[in-house]
Amino acid sequence: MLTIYGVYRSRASRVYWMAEELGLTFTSVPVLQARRLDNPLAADAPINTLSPDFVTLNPMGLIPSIKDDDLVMHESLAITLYLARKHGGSLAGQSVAEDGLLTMWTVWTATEVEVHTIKIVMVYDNEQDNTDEGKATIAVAGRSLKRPLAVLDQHLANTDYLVGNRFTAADLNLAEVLRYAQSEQALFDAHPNVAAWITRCQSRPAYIAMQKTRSQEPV
Ligand SMILES: N[C@@H](CCC(=O)N[C@@H](CS)C(=O)NCC(=O)O)C(=O)O
Repeated sequence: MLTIYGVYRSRASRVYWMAEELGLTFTSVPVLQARRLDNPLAADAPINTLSPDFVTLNPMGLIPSIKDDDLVMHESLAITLYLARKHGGSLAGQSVAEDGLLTMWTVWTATEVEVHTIKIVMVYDNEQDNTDEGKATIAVAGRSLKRPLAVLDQHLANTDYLVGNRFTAADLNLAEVLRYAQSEQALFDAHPNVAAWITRCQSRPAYIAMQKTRSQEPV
């Protein structure tokens, strides 16, 4: 029995997308980000990342988390790798070497890409995109993404996907993290292989299904 804690408008989207890819039956507990509430600890507050019951599950107070039978896991990118590994199929590595490459691309996603793309999406979330400060943050993040995007573009020159020339958990993880920068069209215009690859990833029925549910959630 799989339970996913989190809302679609959060990093939990990665886990919901993976669950769709794998056709998993799951229960969703809509834990909201505490920062979106005026008084997250009020008695009538919806369950959120500061709710005592949730903090007992994840002492970091961050979504997503999952409970899969007796296993509790946090960290969205690790959860998607775990679910792909558990339920097999082409989304997981097919050898120790492929497992290594899926891990490599996922760690690269977290350390070299998300640190910059998250800054871009937060500017828009905080409605600062028309302020000087917001524009400066986006410009710095865009410059920091140039090298990772150039490396990725080069990698994708001869293959449609990151590993094994097929869509895997590594593509899902990177695509959901790079989505945060899709407001910056110029970054993708300058890297056409990356642009074509993310379009491929986002054309998948499971991504479209996840986005449909996400768009129905309150902003
Ligand atoms: N590295 C973690 C980061 C999790 C994280 O930062 N989640 C955010 C939502 S996207 C959160 O729970 N924030 C709590 C809050 O804003 O109150 C992961 O990838 O799962």
